[in-house]
Amino acid sequence: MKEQGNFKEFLWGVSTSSYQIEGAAAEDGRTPCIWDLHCRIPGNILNGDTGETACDHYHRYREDVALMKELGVNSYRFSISWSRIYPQRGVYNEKGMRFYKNLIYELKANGILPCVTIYHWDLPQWVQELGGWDARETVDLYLEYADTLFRELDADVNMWITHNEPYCSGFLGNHMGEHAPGIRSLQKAIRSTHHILLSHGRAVQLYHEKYGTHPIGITLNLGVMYPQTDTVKDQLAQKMADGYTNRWFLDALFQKQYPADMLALFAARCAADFDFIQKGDLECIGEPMDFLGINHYSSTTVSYLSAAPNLYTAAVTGKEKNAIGWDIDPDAFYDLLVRLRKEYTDIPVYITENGFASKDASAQEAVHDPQRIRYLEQYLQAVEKMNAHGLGIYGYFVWSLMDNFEWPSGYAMRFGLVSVDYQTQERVKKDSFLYYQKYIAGKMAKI
Ligand code: GCO
Repeated sequence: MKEQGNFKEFLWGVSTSSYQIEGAAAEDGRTPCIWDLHCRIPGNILNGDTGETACDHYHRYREDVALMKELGVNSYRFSISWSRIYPQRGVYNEKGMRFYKNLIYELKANGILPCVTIYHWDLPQWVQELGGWDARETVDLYLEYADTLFRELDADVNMWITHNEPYCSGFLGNHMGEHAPGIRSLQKAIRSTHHILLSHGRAVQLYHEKYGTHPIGITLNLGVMYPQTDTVKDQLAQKMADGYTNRWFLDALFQKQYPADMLALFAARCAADFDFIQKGDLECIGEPMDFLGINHYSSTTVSYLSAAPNLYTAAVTGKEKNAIGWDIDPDAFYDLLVRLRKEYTDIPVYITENGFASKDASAQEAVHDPQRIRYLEQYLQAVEKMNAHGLGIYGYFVWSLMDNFEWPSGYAMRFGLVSVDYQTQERVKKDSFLYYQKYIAGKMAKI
C-alpha cells in the first residue's frame, strides 16, 4: 500500500457536472450535446425536464463558489462541457474556455482546489452524428479535446479525471437506452465502452508524456451486489451483475483483460466477435494511472431472470432506502474497498461521489433533511473506518453541492446540500450543509 496522505492533504469536497448545473445551453457558442436531444424526446425524462437552464450556474458560479467557501471544502469536482470547447469539428471556442478559466480563477482565489472531470456524459451532438462512442474515431476527437484542456488549464488544475462512470455512458446509454443517446444495442454498447476506456488510456499516456504535473485517473461507479438467495441461479445473477457493472471495467483497467464470463455472455447475446479490440488496446487501457475515483451510493440485491439482458434483475430488500429506492448500506461501502485492495490495486482512491436523494414537494421543504444527514454520518463513518484500516482513501466528495438535473429523474430527485428553487434560482443552505460544514471543520482542526 502506498503511504497515505496526512489530513492536510485529504480532500474534502463536493461534486457536480456540467450538464446537470450549468444551463446556458446556447450561450457563447455552445452547441447541443446528446443530452439536449435526449431530453426533447417525450417520455425520456420525468415531467419533460431538460438541462437548458438547470441551476443557471454558468451565470451564478461566483455565488456558488461563495457557498463552497462557506461550506469549508478544500476541493471542488466539476466537469467541462465538450461542446463549449469544440462546438464543431476542429473549431476551438475561446469563449467557452473563458468560462472555465473564470471559474477556476474564482475557486483558487477562495482557496479551493479544482478537480476536473473531462467527460461527464455530455458528448457533443456533432460527435454523435459521426458515430459517437461506437466509432473508434471518437477516441481521437476526445484526445484532441483533452489535450486542449491540459494545455489551457493544467497550470491551475489540481487533478484530472478522464471519464465519469463509463458504465453509464457506455452501457446505460447504448445498451439499456436509459441515458443519452438512448440506443439499445448490446453490440454498440460493448464497442462504446471499449472506445471510452481506450480514450482514457490514451489520455493518461498523453498527459504523462506531455504534462505529468498533476495526478490523473478515472472515476468508476462501483456497486456491491448481493444474491437474493443462495441458490445457484441467484449466485449466477450476482456474478453477472458484478461483471456488468464492476469487473468489466476493473479487469480491463487493472488486469488488461475483459472478464471471460462476460465475454461469453455477450457473445451469446449478440453474436459479437470483438474484432474491434485491436492489438495493443488493452495494454493502453491498462496504462498505470495515479489514482482511482469511486462513486458509490448503495448496494444492490439481485435475483436470476433468464429473460433479462444480463440474466439478473434487482430484488426488493427490507433495507432502508433513498427516494430513488437505492438501499442504504454503509457496511457494503467498506467491504467494497476491502475487495478493491485485495483483488485489484493499491493506488490512491478518492471517493468522488457519495450522497442521498430525496423527493421533496418544494425547495423550501427540501431544507430540513435529517435523512441526508443520517446517510452522510453513516457513510463518513465508513470512510473513517477505511482509513483507520489503511485502505488508502485520499479524499471524499459529496454529491452534490446543490440540487440539480438528475438525468431521467429530471428535477424530481434532489441530491444537494443546498436547495435550489428552479423558478427563482434562489439557493438555500440545507441542514445537511451545516452538518457537513461542521464535520469538515472538525477534521481540519485536527491537523
Ligand atoms: C452518477 C453521476 C451523477 C449523478 C449521481 C446521482 O453517479 O450517476 O456521476 O451525475 O447525478 O450519481 O445519480
